[in-house]
Amino acid sequence: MDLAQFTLQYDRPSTDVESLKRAIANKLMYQIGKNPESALPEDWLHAVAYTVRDHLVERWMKTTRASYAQDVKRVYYLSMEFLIGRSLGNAMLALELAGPVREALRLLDIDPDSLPELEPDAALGNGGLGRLAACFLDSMATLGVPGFGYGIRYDYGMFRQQIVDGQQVEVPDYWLTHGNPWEFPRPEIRMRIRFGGHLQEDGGRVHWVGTDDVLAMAYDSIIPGYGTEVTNTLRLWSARATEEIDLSAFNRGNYFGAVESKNHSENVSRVLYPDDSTLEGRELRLRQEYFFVSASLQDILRRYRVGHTDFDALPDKVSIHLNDTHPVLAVPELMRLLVDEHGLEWARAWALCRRVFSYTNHTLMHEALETWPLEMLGRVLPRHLRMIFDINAHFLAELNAELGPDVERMRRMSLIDEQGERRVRMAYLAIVASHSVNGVSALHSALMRESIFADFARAWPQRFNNKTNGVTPRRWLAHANPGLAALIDSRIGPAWRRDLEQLQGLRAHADDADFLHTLRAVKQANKLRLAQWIGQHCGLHVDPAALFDVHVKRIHEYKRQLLNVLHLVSRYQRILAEPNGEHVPRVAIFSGKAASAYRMAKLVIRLINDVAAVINADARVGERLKVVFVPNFSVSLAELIIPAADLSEQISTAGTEASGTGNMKLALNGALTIGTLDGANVEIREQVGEDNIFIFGHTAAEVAQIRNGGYQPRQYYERDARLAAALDAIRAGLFSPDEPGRYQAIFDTLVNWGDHYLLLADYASYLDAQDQADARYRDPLQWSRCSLLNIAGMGAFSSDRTIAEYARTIWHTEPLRIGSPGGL
Ligand code: HBZ
Repeated sequence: MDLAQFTLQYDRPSTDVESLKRAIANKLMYQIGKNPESALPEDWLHAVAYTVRDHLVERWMKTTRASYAQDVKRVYYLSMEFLIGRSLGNAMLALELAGPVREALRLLDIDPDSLPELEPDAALGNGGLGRLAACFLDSMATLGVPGFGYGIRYDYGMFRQQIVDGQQVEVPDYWLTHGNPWEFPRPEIRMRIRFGGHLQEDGGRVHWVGTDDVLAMAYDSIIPGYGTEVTNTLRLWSARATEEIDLSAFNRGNYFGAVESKNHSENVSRVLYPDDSTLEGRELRLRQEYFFVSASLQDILRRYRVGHTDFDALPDKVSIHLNDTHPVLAVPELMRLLVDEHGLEWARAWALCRRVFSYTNHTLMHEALETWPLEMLGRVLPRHLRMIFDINAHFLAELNAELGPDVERMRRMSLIDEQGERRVRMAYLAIVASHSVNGVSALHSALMRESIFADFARAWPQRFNNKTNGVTPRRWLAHANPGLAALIDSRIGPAWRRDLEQLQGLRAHADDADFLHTLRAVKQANKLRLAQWIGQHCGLHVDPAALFDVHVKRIHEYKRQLLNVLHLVSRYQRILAEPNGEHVPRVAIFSGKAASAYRMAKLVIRLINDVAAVINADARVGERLKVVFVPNFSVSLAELIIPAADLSEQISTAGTEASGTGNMKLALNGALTIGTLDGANVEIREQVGEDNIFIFGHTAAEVAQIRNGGYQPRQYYERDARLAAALDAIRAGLFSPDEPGRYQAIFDTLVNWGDHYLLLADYASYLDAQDQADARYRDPLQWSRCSLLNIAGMGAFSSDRTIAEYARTIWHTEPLRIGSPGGL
């Protein structure tokens, strides 16, 4: 194809203030169809978004052209979740347009600060896994890795959390109410997705017939790279009925019946599953998984075939990454497409598959490892179940040939769990089909090899590797914390945005009192901003001079928000017991959502709010302790809270948090970590030095020992008076006087029922670590010095480093060659 013939004459958008002002006015008029008198703030927001988006489009075309011209190997990142958050600020940052756009808005008499706040978050993810995918897209574009994100365009993202009477209430998040100016609908790109039906065989060929079909329609958004013209694409699929309406029903006069089936089939992309750790094994979820991988795989093969007539080069041109097991149906789907639709021999297709796929594991928790009942899989996807059986037979034969027969080992490693209701083990399918399996921190990758995948790691050690997570410094420092970014620029220049290791250069200022004072002033300003927000939105006054102690993440027993609550109750009791003591003022800030069916997590939210209500209302405490639960944690709230944090709570039971990424964002913004030796905390300690982090608690090995030896929590309760006092207060109803027994189950879990997460075993050392944090905070210069050394040590935790490692050792991709901005 001669791409040059498509060269068009068009007006390249200008970046000067006057042109931007005109462009925004034009968008408001011609695209939104409003005049300034009737325009709502949302209309102005959209006018600005379309204006800014225009500046990305040419880069996007140029990238696409270059990737076809260079016939590069592309990376397809398949993920059920992309927790993008807001797009405007990030796009303006990449384009260096924030200043001129602000100016243009001022000239239009629009408050440039209020507009970005109106943009709804694209909350198409639960937590760390989804946000990691978003950081990875940013880094792939920035590094020039030709990458595509593929996922689902959920109509409803993560639910909105309201706190009513201290309790979580879930409200649907219809984020598309005002339309989404960042997406390009592609009605011409529709893939047919088949469900159900049955198999027919003739002459060794399998035919999948009698299916119930849905269409997947593409919506694209542009992922800008920073400091490069490379942009990538996030393609999300939305379900459409194959027929607008059922004509036969319509003709029979049954109008409602006619639209019913349309609604039914379009349900598949309706809502994100708000569950971050257990899977209920619901059929709709299985359909969602297949829906998006089938659409993506069809699209990937279509693109591959633009320049290729056979499949020989597939592994040289296509790398498909599985973000956890959620997209693992891509494996039997690629096999089906190659064998059934393109006529490849089974063994040849399988050999190609194994060179194409790679897989990241994000959890060791048994309940989070996906399995699907054979019955359901066979009913919804009969062709895929057959393919999985074939893969299993091939795999087990291979295993026997390589390692000798061992029935017990075969039972353990089989893709089919034969115990009880027979089920397919999706993680095993991912491993068998992938040339690379990685964990997300050094500790997690080691534990993964030793525990859940031990048999596989023994059989195929070279397949397993670690890729410690990272976060994008563009969103999490440059955008979220402009004050700190400017201060860093003043000392080491601006290049850290693309090369975070340069933060090391800040170490030279560790003993520069002036610099440390300014660092502290920046933090104070961020704390003031958050304090004002809390005042306005939570009706609570908090003192910006107090230590801001931040615990923000999904609410889960393993993350141990309850341990923090025990500490706060003890702190409260100590303040009451020593009214004249020198207590370092603290504001404890919690934020996070609980899975809607997770009763214990919801009870923890209620306890936090109950404890907050009592402490905040107790005049004896005053400013020495405040507790706040910020409702509806989201990417945009994280951007507000994280820059204001002094202390970062990373207190999961060692061996349970695969990596954590909030820990990295908080340290990057100058918070000191109080944490266990879990996930990436281990590596954070190595980078910042043990004097600049508060580590406490049992190690993963010790946790395993305690559990094996039979954990006896009651001993801790009986021996530690502070602990007993805190637990007794909770049990007796001090924080729930209207219903004294409300927290009996929490007490029982921790003390009587052998709590799996060993809270009481870590309580004493946690309190010691908290005391150390207080002591350090008393010396502001010392604190700021530690804060600086945390920031300086975060170079290793850029997602650019992570993506560079994936690109070099897993995907084997070369960066796209394309000019830098301005070089158009
Ligand atoms: O993935 C998280 C890990 O808990 C965290 O330690 C890690 O840093 C992060 C990125 O690697 N895992 C999740 O966030 N998991 C989910 O959100 C999830 C969502 C749907 C599921 C299962 C898990 O069905």
